[in-house]
Amino acid sequence: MIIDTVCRFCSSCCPIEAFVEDNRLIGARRKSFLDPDRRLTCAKLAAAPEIVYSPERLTVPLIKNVDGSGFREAGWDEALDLVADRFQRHRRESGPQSVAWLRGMAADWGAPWDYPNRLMNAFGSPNTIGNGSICFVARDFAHSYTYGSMAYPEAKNASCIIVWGKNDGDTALGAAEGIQWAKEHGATLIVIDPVGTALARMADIWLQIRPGHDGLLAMAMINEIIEANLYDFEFVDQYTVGFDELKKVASRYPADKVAEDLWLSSGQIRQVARLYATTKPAAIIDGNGLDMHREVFDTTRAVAMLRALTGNLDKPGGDVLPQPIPARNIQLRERLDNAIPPVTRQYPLFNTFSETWGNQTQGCVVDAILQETPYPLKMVVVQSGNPLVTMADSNRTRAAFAKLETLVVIDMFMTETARLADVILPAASCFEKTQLNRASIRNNPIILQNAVIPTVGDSWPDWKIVFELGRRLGFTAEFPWQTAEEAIDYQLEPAGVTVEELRRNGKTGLRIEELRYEKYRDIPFRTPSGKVEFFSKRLAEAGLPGVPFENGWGDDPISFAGQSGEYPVLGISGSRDIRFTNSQFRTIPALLKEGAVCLIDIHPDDAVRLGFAEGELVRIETPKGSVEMTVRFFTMLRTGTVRLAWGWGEHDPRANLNSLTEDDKRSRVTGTSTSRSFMCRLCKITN
Ligand SMILES: Nc1nc2c(c(=O)[nH]1)N[C@H]1C(S)=C(S)[C@@H](COP(=O)(O)OP(=O)(O)OC[C@H]3O[C@@H](n4cnc5c(=O)[nH]c(N)nc54)[C@H](O)[C@@H]3O)O[C@H]1N2
Ligand SMILES: Nc1nc2c(c(=O)[nH]1)N[C@H]1C(S)=C(S)[C@@H](COP(=O)(O)OP(=O)(O)OC[C@H]3O[C@@H](n4cnc5c(=O)[nH]c(N)nc54)[C@H](O)[C@@H]3O)O[C@H]1N2
Ligand code: SF4
Ligand SMILES: [Mo]
Repeated sequence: MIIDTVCRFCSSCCPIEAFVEDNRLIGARRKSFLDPDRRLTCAKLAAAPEIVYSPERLTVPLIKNVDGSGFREAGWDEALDLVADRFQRHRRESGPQSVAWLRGMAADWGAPWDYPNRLMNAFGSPNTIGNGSICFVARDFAHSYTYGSMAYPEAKNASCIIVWGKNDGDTALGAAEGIQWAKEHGATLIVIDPVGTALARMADIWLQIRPGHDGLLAMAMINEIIEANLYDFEFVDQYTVGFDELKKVASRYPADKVAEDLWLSSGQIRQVARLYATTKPAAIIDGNGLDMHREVFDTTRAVAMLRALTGNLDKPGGDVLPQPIPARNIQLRERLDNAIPPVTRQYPLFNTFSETWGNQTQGCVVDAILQETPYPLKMVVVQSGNPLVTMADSNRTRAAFAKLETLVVIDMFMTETARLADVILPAASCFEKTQLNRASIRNNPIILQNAVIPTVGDSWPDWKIVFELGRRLGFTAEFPWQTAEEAIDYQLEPAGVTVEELRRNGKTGLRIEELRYEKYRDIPFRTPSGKVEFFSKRLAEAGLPGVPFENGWGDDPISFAGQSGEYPVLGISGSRDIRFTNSQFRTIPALLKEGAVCLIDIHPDDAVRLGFAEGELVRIETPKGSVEMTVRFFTMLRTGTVRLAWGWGEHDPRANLNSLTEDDKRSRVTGTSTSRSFMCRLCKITN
């Protein structure tokens, strides 16, 4: 049997066909506009049966032994009663705000993000917190403050594509297929990346930019486009505010002045700016290479402005604005007592820019536990995340989680974080549960993530865990639903769509509104002025730059830049291997076959200078800690920079990249840590 669903093994949310026999998953295939033999294949999806039926799966609830010596198996009733009891106890002793719910990226940010928000808001705690300050939510905030919502590039139909800090060939296969298609049909491809990725190598122009400095490049491109009169006069005149202010600020960042800081030539900057402004339509694919930096907000705001300046916004083959479906907001935020601030209180604009994202600065959880400000957190529920490996400054994160009175983890596998838990609740995989996918809540068409097999062991879908816990906390009216379908039908009622209809339209998804471009011609942008905001009055009123970088560029945004004498090498967190997602899947033998070591990519010239051989295990140190990784020679890197493979900390704690990163200096606007790039030193390991 073939069943349509969505893969959630990574955030790409590929629509797929699942092959099921006798209620068992036997394989799966990505859907795509390309013929099956031309589609990119995903190693994780190919290993889906091995992942789903892995002997490492958690299949029963686990409760920590009283003496802390490990876990014992428990039934769901006992485990959930214990969790509910802890919720009540901490509320009694320290107030509802002493309990937080921390979400990773895995279980999706669509409806499943709404459920814990609903639970926590009903309970009275404002602390439902995602990890979006280092993923793409800070970028979403920048898009939203510029033109009302996050645009998505329609690269397949573009004549010019800028891939800016994104590596779709390894991280988002549907997008990579679109780029490849456009290139085959004559599009010009520009890649801005400090690393020579496969995409960079196939590009017409590769700007090997200095890490963390993309904001300067965007401002220089804006300046060049304005100076050369290559912007879209009609669009700028009719649909934007603040052009004069932008022009003035950008004029302080001419290509000649910033080129050296960017490790580029002014000619390269001019060429890319002109090519982008004069080749229509053009799309910019911005990615996580821009996200995990302190300047993420102004950087991605400046990039967003390039789209509007050149009139590529909401055009076919440009960057299209979504058509969100009218779903019910079920989060119950109105139940919260506004007198109790969330622990993310220093980031009020980020907390509220969207109706549903809520709090996304996860570092504040660690602060509140360790510093007990604005009040102590006593209990955290971690759902679909592995913060001990994935949050900046792992040693500090570990100290915080160890200090908690109660830690509950909801996960499919045992993790570094789960090992510290008091209670572990086993979650069902994406193939075992029906839910609304993030991409489809934010946009048409709606594609259902469908349960295609029964749950494995006694694992439960996340929705069921949250609903049952809610009922145990007394919220029977808030969680009346016995099935995922009932809850989704309720949420989609304003759209007039049911799960049954979604299933009937499984092949293509259900479009409830025709795809439309240039919507701004009759619907104002969702900004206070109703226009694209090159200057933002709300930011200026909040004491932040109204135009990106209007107060100058500031300090070097790379972590430990001030200590570069002792730490002379620039480390870049990256490569994301197609076989894995963040810290996940490194217990799956089929995925480890092609190598189970964490690699550091070093330019051979640097390796010779440092006396490293290929395959040698070396130590990498920063003021925060050290890791050990195996040397691979890689010429597509500037000397003096190295690239460290991401996500191996679960496989081997000695390879935990976030032992090197810091969370001391954050973005003022989004609280984003610099998890991406840092100064470090490399040492021989001598026994
Ligand atoms: N296989 C796999 N797929 C994944 C994931 C995974 O871990 N593995 N994770 C998922 C998640 S959570 C996310 S957020 C996405 C992320 O996916 P992407 O957005 O593609 O992000 P990355 O691959 O982390 O980085 C993209 C590129 O940015 C470059 N880069 C690094 N620093 C800079 C910089 O300062 N400036 C510029 N211009 N570029 C820079 C890197 O060299 C890299 O080539 O992928 C998702 N998909
Ligand atoms: N230095 C550095 N730090 C980074 C990054 C980096 O590139 N470099 N990337 C950052 C980014 S973009 C992100 S998004 C974060 C990711 O941070 P996390 O979300 O913490 O990372 P994952 O390793 O994906 O953890 C997901 C966990 O959820 C579990 N899981 C999978 N599916 C389900 C499910 O359906 N239900 C439940 N309950 N659990 C499930 C998995 O087993 C896994 O343990 O890391 C960030 N940290
Ligand atoms: S890229 Fe692979 S793992 Fe990610 S959603 Fe698509 S098929 Fe699944
Ligand atoms: Mo992410």
